[in-house]
Amino acid sequence: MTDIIMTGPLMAYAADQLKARFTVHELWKAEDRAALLKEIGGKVRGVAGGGAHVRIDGALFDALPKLEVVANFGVGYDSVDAKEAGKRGLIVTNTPDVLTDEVADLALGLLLATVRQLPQVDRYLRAGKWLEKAYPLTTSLRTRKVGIVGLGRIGKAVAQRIEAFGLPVSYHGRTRQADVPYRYYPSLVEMAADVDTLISVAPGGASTHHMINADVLKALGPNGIVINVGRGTVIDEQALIEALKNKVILSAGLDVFEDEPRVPAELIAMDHVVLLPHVGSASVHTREQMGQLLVDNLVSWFDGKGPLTPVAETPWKKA
Ligand code: NAP
Ligand code: 8YV
Repeated sequence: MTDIIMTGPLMAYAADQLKARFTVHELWKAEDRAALLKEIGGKVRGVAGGGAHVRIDGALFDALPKLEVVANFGVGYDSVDAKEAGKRGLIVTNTPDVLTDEVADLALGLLLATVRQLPQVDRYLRAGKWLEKAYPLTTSLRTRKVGIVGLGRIGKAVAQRIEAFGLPVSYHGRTRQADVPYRYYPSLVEMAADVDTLISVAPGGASTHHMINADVLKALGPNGIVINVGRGTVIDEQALIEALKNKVILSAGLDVFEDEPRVPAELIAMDHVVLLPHVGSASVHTREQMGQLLVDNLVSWFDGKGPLTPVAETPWKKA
C-alpha cells in the first residue's frame, strides 16, 4: 500500500477510509516527529493535511523526497506553502464548494447574533434577569449597509443571503467580479466609509495580512460591525481590540483569530462581541463532505486519474 502522512487528526469518517486504502502515519501522535520522519519519510508519497495547526512547507517537503501530493482538509490552505509545492512539482488540493453554503449560513447567524446580541440575551435570561426587567433594546439589521471583503465562492453565497434580508451589498477584492449586481470598491477604506457592516470572507496569507486595519475600522465608524469568517490574519487583531475598547466601532462577531486556538483575553473579557471557535464548516454533514473530497483527491491521484480540486498554485494538466 502507498504510504501517506496525516499531519493532524481527521474525523473517523475520512481517517477510516484513508486507513483502508493507504498505510497511514499519524505524524501529530509521534513524540519525536523528526525521528518518525527520518524513519518513514523516504517512502511517503502523500500528505493528508489539516486539523492540528501544523505548517506544511519546504521543511516537511525536504523530509519527504518521494512526496507527490498534499490534500488539505479545508478550502483555505494558508497553512500549506503551495507556492513552494508548485516549484517542486507537487500537487496541493483543497475542499472548495462543499462547505460554501454552510459557512455562508454561519456568517449570517453570526451577523444576527452580533447585531441582536443573541448570546448576551441568552445569558441574561439564564441569569434570571428577565424576572427583574426586559433586556435593553439592541441595534438592528434594518438600515444596515453591508460590505463584503472577498467576494469569492463563500462571499457570493453570503451576498445572496444578505440580499434576501433586504440589505444593500457592496464588495472589495483585488478584481471586479463578472456578473454580480453589487457595487465594487477597489479601495477597502473607501468601502468601509460607505457601509456600516463589514463581512470578511477573504483567505489568509501574506496578500491579505492585516488588510482590515486601524484606518479601515476608523472609516467604518461608531455604528460599525465587523464579522470575520475568513481568516483571523486578515484583521489586525490588536487594532480591532483598541477600536472596540475606544468605541471606534460598535461590535464584532468573529469565527477566526490570528493565533488559533488562542483568543486574546481582552476579547474574551468584552461583553459586546460574539466569539466562535472556528466553526464555520463544523456540521457533521459538511465535514463529511470535506473529508470525502480529501479522500477522493488522494485516491484519484494514486489511481493515476489526477487531482479533483488542485489549488491555483499547483495547476494540473492531463497528459
Ligand atoms: P475563494 O472562492 O477563493 O474566494 C476568495 C475571495 O477572496 C476571492 O473573491 C478573491 O478575490 C478574494 N481575495 C483573495 N486575495 C485577496 C486580496 N489580497 N485582497 C482582497 N481580496 C482577495 O474562496 P472561498 O471558497 O470563498 O473561501 C474563502 C476563505 O474562507 C477561505 O480561504 C478560508 O480562509 C475561509 N473559510 C473559513 C471557514 C470557517 O470555518 N470560518 C470555512 C471555510 C473557508 P480576488 O481574487 O478578486 O481578489
Ligand atoms: C475548516 C476552514 O474548519 O475550509 C476552511 O478553510 O477554515 C474550515 O472549513 C478548517 O480548515 C479545518 O481545520
